[in-house]
Amino acid sequence: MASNDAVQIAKQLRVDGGRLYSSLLELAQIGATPKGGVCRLALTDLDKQGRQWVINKALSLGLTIVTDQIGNTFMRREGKKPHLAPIMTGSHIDTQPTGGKYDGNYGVLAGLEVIETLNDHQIETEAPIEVVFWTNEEGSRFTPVMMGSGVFSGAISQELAYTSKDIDGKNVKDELTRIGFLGTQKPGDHPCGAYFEAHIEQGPILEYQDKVIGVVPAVMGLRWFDCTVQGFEAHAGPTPMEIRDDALQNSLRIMQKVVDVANQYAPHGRGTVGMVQVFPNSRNVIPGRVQFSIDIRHTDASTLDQMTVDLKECIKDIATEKSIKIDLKEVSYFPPCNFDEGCIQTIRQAAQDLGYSHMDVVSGAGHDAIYMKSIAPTGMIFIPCKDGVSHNEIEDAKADHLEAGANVLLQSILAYAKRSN
Ligand code: HGY
Ligand code: MN
Ligand code: MN
Repeated sequence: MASNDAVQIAKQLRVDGGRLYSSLLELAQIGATPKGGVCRLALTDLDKQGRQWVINKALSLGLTIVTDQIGNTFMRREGKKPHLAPIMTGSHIDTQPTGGKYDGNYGVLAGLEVIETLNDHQIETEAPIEVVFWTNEEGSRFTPVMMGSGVFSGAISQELAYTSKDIDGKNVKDELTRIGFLGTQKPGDHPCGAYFEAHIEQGPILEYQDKVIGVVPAVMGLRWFDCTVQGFEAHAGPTPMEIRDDALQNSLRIMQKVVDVANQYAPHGRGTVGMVQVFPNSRNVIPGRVQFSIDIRHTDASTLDQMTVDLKECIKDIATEKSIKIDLKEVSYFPPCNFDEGCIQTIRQAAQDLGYSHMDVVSGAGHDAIYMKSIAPTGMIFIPCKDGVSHNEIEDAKADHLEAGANVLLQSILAYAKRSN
């Protein structure tokens, strides 16, 4: 057990913000887009390159590496008491097609910066510390969203994940094998003493309130659907309007309902249609089939369920009125979740001790921490992002905010891993 002086010294520790910032910019080169963003879709060659870059950095810090059967990768700094469950931190390095430099990547590199700071000062901890990157958090190429952490926690079946296909028909298991990240460890067969995740807020609240740190008490619940509306292809010219079976026109009514239910349950309702495929997608053919995504969210579980009921009723009415086939397949779901009070208080205290302005912020975005919360005491640390913008190539964050979040992460991890020398 460390002396009181040693504990006080640990409290004075600070990360190297410049080093963290440079590492983020370096990783962002892998999949860099012309507008300054990152396109590194899950299980692509770019994801493989990003994974290898992070692992090489971890190896240079003396960490050991374990990858599980869904590609989650754990980078471990040994503790004085190796039998203790590791204190974990991390996030994801897969991005949206027009993603930014910080979504996910920040949580992984802030974790490695914490490790490097402990190494610099020869600080030993009682419990091991692990930094993890989870597979396919974004759910953009493969559903369900937060796949790796979902399989790790048992919320998503490994078989369902393995057979999930992208738009070209490639499946997760084959792609994991192809990039060399089909590991051996059984997902979840891996102890965790506590989990902290640092992330940009991806919304406008912290910046608007001029706060540096967001203490995250809870995350919105989410439901994703794939909706397929059948119609009948016909010529756009000779076919009179009144006899058309136009799959796109009927889809538009459902898409409008997605937005209407979000507004009906304001201010915490959310409704988005982000992906649309029109078949045959020809300007002079009446669409015969339309497939689109539905993303609805709310902070309250029963309200999220009511939004789902309202949406399904609307779909049923249109199918009856038009005598058409409409398929609705649920592809992701997690209820609103509250994080661990002990972790929340630790993060709040760390922000306070470090002199950072802070406030509670409920997360509208999903994170791997949602699934980790069912495994171990879990907390999240937010920092502002410019204009609250994310899932956009212009996503940006200030170097001193990135540093502040990493300092809060350092102190939060030390509070749980306990200094031993
Ligand atoms: O969709 C989400 O909330 C997360 O960015 N995957
Ligand atoms: Mn993220
Ligand atoms: Mn994201």
